[in-house]
Amino acid sequence: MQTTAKSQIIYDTRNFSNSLLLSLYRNMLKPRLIEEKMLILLRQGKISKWFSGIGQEAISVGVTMALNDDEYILPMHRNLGVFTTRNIPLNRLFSQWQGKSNGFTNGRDRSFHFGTQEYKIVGMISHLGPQLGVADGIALASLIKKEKKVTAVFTGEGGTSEGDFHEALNVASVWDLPVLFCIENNGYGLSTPTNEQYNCKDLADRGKAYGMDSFIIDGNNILEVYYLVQKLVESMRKQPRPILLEFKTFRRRGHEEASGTKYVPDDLMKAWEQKDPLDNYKQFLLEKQILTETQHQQLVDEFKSEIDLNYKLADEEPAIIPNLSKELSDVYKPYNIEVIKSDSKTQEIRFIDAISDSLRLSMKRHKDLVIMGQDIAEYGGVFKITDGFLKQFGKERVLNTPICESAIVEVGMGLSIKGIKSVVEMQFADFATSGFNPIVNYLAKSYYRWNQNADVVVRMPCGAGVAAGPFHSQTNEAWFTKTPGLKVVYPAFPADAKGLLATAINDPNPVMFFEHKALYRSIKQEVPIDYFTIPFGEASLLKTGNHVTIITYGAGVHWALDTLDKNPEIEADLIDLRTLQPLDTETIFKSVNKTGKAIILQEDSLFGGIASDISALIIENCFEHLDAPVHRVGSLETPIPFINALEDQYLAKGKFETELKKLSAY
Ligand SMILES: Cc1ncc(C[n+]2csc(CCOP(=O)(O)OP(=O)(O)O)c2C)c(N)n1
Ligand SMILES: [Mg+2]
Repeated sequence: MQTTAKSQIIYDTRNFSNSLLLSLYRNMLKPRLIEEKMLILLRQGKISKWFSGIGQEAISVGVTMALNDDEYILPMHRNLGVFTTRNIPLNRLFSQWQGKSNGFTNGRDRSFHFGTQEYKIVGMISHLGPQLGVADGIALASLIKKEKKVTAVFTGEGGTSEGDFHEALNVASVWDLPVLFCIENNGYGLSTPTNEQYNCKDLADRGKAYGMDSFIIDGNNILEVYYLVQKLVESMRKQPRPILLEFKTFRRRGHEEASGTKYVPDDLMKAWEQKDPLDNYKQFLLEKQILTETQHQQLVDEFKSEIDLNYKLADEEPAIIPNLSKELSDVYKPYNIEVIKSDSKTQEIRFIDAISDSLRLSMKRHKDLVIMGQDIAEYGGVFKITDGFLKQFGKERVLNTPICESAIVEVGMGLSIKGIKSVVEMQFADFATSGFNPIVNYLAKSYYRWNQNADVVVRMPCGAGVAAGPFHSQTNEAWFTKTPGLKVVYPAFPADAKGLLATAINDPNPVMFFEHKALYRSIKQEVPIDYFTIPFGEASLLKTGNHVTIITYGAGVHWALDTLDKNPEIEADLIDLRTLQPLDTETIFKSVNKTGKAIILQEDSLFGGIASDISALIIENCFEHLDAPVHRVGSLETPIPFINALEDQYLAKGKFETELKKLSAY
């Protein structure tokens, strides 16, 4: 560390005590010294990657010190100062970076990609933007719990170009969420300079567009950072609202160490070296005689020995030995399903009523369950499933959302971090694409990464047969059954829908809950009036016969039933899977071993769907019992067309009877 002759930064100590001024210094010095050590270790090949925050410490430290320790912070890859200021033991940080078990992810995720409830830190996922919406969720939970707490979240200026940034700011503003959005504008996003990243003067100006206050701060001036943030968060606790801050600073090293800084002009680098937040502040403290060189040296010695000692602890920690069963069992939070049977009276209801009923009963059972979706409050949802919910449960628990699928899924994650369950209604399953990233990368992977479950159910009104064209008719379950960490439920009958939705909400893991729109008003059944649950992973055997096994789910179940009605000579086991993840392979194998013939019917276009995997599983497990090739029946390899005639041609329904007859005759 160099000491400039005179401080290049103008400091105003206001009424800060000397001890506060010194602790701001200590807290900036520590991450700097850790980084210096990391650069040596990197050169020695002892660590694999390092994202440097040298020159940006005042932001991490100033923000963290201005917040209370019980307020959540969502840092990025250059915010080491957040972790050190929250006093995470250094050996745990070193272990995390080395992928050892004293870290926070059991070797499953690298660098700063972890969270810790103990220190109220929620680390990033690589995709940068999603944590902005997660911060919204944590802040919403604080409002619901009436905690008067602020949540701070960081992004680089590059990350502000992502849709997540816009959605998160918009939602926070519309809902008055106490989120402090901190942009660290350090001049580059990897090699991309700011003029190729955005086309406005200051990113703070974006605040105006979202209807929130915003400020520009010299991110290298620790006293300005601390002063302003502390003032703002105090006011946000009293009057909840989001605020956008743009910290002007500079990335002094490469994006990550190996990539260098060749593309950065020398004079720019030199100018920012002169503005180093630590050197300047030290000079200032020396001039004011608040710090002496001796004291500084003592601090350096103290921190260096703490760093060396803790690095040694981590280095000596044995490497993780892969344990297969532990890896597999950590994908989902363990949950022993509470089977609640109902012997109450039954009532004939439609599929859609069953969903609505189940949701209502769960809202009563889980007093803090929140449901979110477009037009679900006053309007009752486009299918009227939540009609009357607003009146019954209030606007704190029934939230209309802007058209921000990504942010809303992320809000669900944030609520879960605060222990609140949520149900997110996609207006149509097709629109889950707009929230796809947080579903498959955040919700699905969170428990495996750092043991933080995502207690979110995503309701997916799906399916064809309603002449609604390519964007309102898809059944996209295969996109999710592919992703470890998600559970996928797909009922075909009102009673199953009611019981399985109750289980989905009780289950602490993320569940994609598919509801076929064509079944909503066409299928009726006697259903117990009271609350009950149905376990996941148990298919139901709807018909029994010795000649062929039909495996299907959703609307396919009704197509198969119709086909069997028309062809009473075909003696079939008809299996309704009900849940696709977990999949009841036991029931499938048992039946196929008995009949020797299997046909799998799925509504989705054939290639890459779950029928293919079930077919492979049958071949791998029941080969010796098979009397015929396994048949898969799916829809055409085209998008779903609009008009009835084309839709009929597209759908697997039309082909099923012929294929079933062929298989029976084989
Ligand atoms: C969605 C996504 N696209 C691209 C990347 C690759 N990437 C990682 S960090 C980064 C630059 C980020 O720049 P900025 O937000 O300014 O943060 P900084 O690194 O400057 O602190 C890029 C392009 C990524 N991680 N995620
Ligand atoms: Mg940047």
